[in-house]
Amino acid sequence: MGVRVGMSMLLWGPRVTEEHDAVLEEIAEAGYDGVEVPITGVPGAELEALGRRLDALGLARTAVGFCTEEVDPASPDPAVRSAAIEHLVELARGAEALGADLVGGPIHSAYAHFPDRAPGAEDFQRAAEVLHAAAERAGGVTLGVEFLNRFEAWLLSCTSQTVELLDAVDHPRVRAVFDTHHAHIEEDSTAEALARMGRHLGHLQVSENHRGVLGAGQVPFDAVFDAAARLRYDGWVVVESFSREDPAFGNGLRIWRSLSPSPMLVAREGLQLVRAQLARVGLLS
Ligand SMILES: [Mn+2]
Repeated sequence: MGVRVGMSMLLWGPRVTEEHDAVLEEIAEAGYDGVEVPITGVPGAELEALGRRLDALGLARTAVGFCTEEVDPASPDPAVRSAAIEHLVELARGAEALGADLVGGPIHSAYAHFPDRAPGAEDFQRAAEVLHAAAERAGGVTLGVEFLNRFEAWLLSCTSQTVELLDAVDHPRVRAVFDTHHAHIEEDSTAEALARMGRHLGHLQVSENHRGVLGAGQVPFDAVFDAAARLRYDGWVVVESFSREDPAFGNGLRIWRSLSPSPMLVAREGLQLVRAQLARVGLLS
């Protein structure tokens, strides 16, 4: 298939509606292969309708979702873990409705929920069992497990933990999502951490340390794309950035200042950087 380049719609807020149709059109015209769509809590019919609008624009798509305390795969409470399995299956159904074959994100544990202790072997085991059970019912949809930085995730905040979890899950449709923003905070080396994801790598999100314009910050994109090429990566490369376009969403993600004059500028400059990098390392299809 070859690498495809996507733009995360999270830059415009937590939900894609008809108000974003003009933005989607601009993204397609800019030359993106597809978009990444937040689907947590969005009804299937709405996702199907969005899928049809994306079809008309020639945009492929991936999905992004998350877990909360009520549906926490790492919870010690068996009832919560059962609910987590149902939630993950629902995310897979949502991805299917949208026409996506991957839903990624912090689906290993509750987003920004921090028990006052370090995670242990039993927490990883619980999350692994939930992810495996959900993947068995996820149809053709791949579940993408994304480690986040320590301020946003408790269970998983680096490549080593992600590899440990995915080894325990041991399911072909549970893969790793690697986001350069989180790795830049947590790892000794962002590129080496990407390389160590190895066969588990299923999805790549490129994002700056400050979440703004790619190439303007501290993420070492030359080394990152060299590592992706050595892995012969052939999945999606999704440009991820955040803004205060939706003020409540910006508050939740602690985006307190403008990172770019406009979201479309971030999208255009991101595509330019990613394409140049893919061409440089020979990954452009
Ligand atoms: Mn991400």
